[in-house]
Amino acid sequence: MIYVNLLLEIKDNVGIITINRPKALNALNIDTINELISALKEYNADKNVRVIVVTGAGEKAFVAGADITSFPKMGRSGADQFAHIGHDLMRAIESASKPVIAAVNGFALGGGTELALACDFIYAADTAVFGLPEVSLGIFPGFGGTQRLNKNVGLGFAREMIFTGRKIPADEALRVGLANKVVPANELSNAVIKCAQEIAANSPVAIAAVKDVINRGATLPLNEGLAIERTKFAECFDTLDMKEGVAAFLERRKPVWK
Ligand code: CO8
Repeated sequence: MIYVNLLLEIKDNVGIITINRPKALNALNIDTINELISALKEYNADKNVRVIVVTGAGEKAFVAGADITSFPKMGRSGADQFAHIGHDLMRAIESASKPVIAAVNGFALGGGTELALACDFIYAADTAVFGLPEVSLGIFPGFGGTQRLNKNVGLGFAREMIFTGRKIPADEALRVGLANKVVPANELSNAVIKCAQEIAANSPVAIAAVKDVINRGATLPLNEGLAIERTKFAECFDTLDMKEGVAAFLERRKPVWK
């Protein structure tokens, strides 16, 4: 695919996807969403990529939401289709076998916060601003925010954020558990790459398995989640990565993942 709205770069086993529509503060139109789905599939299939990072171009915005300029002509069935494709994108992130980190470098509003929430976790610049302001437009979060936000911040805070549409600065996002880490804006890229490389040093097979277990278990009763954990855990013992990881430990050397 030719990417018009994204910049793609692979750096030391980390696939970086930069949403590049700075004039619209990286707002998500349908083309950009389709490109994101395609880029995620590409990186997910690429053996050189062990971790995927999603970020926004420029210093001002991660993603300022869905592209509002497309709303006036959308109508009910268009909105349904747009929400559908947004959900496809978020599911592509969650079902990727590699961890996806959101590097939130500025405004992450509406669909921007929802995109970040679909990622495995969020690192943010101290200049980042989160929020779900959709109710000020007469709509509400339609890219999964109504379902995913409460998993990070609890139902009470999620309701308050969605009902008020209030913007949340980075330090508050950190305090409420929306972001894992906040760093000065000029250190965000290094901090994310450092974390991605910590992950990339571990068994890709184990990481893929545990991401799947965590995501599937998140919506299941504890006993069912534990059953999935037990099955997948036992499966690890049939993998070359397990044999290599344990052998490397016993031989006091670094593992070489095949
Ligand atoms: N869509 C399209 N263009 C945008 C968007 C957006 N979401 N956000 C900003 N822009 C554009 C502006 O129109 C402006 O363009 P231009 O220079 O051509 O006039 C440019 O980006 C710069 O923006 P501002 O001049 O507004 O910059 P400010 O620094 O004054 O303000 C803000 C920055 C606070 C980020 C402000 O732009 C803003 O409030 N943007 C909208 C934020 C928002 O409401 N986001 C939620 C959108 S709705 C959504 O995401 C729903 C998701 C679910 C969809 C479900 C399917 C239907």
